[in-house]
Amino acid sequence: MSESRQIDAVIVGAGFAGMFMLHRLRSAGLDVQVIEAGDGVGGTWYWNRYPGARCDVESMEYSYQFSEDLQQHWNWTERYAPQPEILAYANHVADRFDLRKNIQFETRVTAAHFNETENRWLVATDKDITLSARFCVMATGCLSSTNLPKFDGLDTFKGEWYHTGLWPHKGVDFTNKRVGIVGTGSSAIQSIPQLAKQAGHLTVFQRTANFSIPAHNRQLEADFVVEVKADYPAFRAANNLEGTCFGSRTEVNDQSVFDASEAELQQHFESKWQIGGFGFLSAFNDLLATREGNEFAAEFVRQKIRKTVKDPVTAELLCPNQVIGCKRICVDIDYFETYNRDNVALVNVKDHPVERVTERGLMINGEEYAFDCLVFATGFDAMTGSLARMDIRGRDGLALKDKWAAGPRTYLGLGSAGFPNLFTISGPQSPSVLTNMICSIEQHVNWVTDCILSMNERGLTTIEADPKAEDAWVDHVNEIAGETLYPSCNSWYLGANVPGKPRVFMPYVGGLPVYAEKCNVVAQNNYAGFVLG
Ligand code: N01
Repeated sequence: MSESRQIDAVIVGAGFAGMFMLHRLRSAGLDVQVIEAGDGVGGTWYWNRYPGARCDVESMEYSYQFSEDLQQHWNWTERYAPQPEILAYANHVADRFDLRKNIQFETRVTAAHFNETENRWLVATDKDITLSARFCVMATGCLSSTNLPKFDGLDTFKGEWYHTGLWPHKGVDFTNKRVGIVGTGSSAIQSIPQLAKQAGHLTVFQRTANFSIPAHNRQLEADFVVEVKADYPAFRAANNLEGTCFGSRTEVNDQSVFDASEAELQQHFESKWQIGGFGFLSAFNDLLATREGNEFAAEFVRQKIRKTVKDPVTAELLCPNQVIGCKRICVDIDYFETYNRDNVALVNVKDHPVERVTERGLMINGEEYAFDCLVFATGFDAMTGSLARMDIRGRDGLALKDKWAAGPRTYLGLGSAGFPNLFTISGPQSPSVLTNMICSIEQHVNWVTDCILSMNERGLTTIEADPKAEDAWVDHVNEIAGETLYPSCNSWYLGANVPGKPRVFMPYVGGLPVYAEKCNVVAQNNYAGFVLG
């Protein structure tokens, strides 16, 4: 193995978090190296190339705001940007800010060990590259480790199979093929209408029906773009503070669902349905507070499904019975309509799960379903998966995955006690996936940069979460999640989609502005809750 190159900071991942982290630290004069497994930038948008992939946050909002020139220059074409356009944007950012020269592509970090004598992170990769860095920044993404259930016999399948999160870059031609897709989360709900248009026949295997709201996607109106660009910062500020504080435009009707008349219920739900997208749950201000209140919204969506899907048996199977919003709401283009096609069938695998994969297809309840292609839209080992797959060791050789065996433990989602100078961008127990991710990424990257620069100015060597502050933060995150309906169903927010993963609610539900203010106060108070050395 070659000798470790000495640098100031190593950043793992070249998605939106890693790219901006590189830009900020390098602009501040640090010697920085990014390590990226893929052969290009873009993270999520590099890997998730399945048909129909697009962002469920509106395009004018889902972009960096650190550069006015960048946000003025870039032109989105649709209300919800398709994956190729977002990847093109990521590449444009990499070129514009000359980021590639500090990114090592096609290289995977395998281990990061903290050397307590030198106060440095020793980072090993699957190539002949090792690094020694004062700071290690994990920009590994929240949804980047795919979850492929251990289906017996998969290796015997004679057809082709794909996971939506690791889609072949050359694309897949499903023309006239018999295709089976497992899963009905966001990835499946986006890809099913596209697969159905191409395939000879498509069979959807559904374990849990999901709530989905129409995207009403369209070309962006020129007037709207001009209006936003006339004062982009004001648009950003309003998105961050309005509504549910998720860094995204949502006008909340400030009324309890229990105070609404039958006519008002219909009116507000219908109006949000017509607008489309995530904002549906802002029809009233307490839809995630009680099951009774939530049920009004859930039943409204079920009625829409029953009206859309012509076959009543299929329609009923597609009606979800969990709380609406406890799993991330899906945003679709013609998802439910697709079940009216002659070449699409729905199979319920809740009571009779996939038993095994055969040479020809899937065996379920003693019946074999034969396919040319199988698509697994089975999601991700979210939020902690990518961190757990690396051998990360802090003080006394403690492995992060052992420390987190019963669930992640962090202070502010930014760092974990016993792991000095290790930062996690959009880490567990920060708002991350409950917000417009790019807003949360920018907030974390700016905080970490300011922290590192402040340490350098003061000649400090290490920063590390105080175990007491960490315990209090973990309690706080759990307590406020417990006041909502979020933990009430088996979602990836809870790790419940991965067999054996501890059931712990991982994102911070308090909203981005509240959270960012807490981070600012910590910084202003000499990084209170962190131990500086
Ligand atoms: O994954 P999921 P996803 N047998 O975990 C099923 C983001 N995203 O990739 O619900 C049968 O939501 C599983 O069933 P169940 C977005 O944040 C964003 O779709 O566990 N089925 C479920 O139906 C999203 O929330 C965009 O019962 C099995 C599905 O597989 C997140 O990524 C686009 C199974 C997995 O759904 C994850 O979405 C796409 C088994 N053994 C995704 N195991 C944007 O627009 C799992 N399933 C930005």
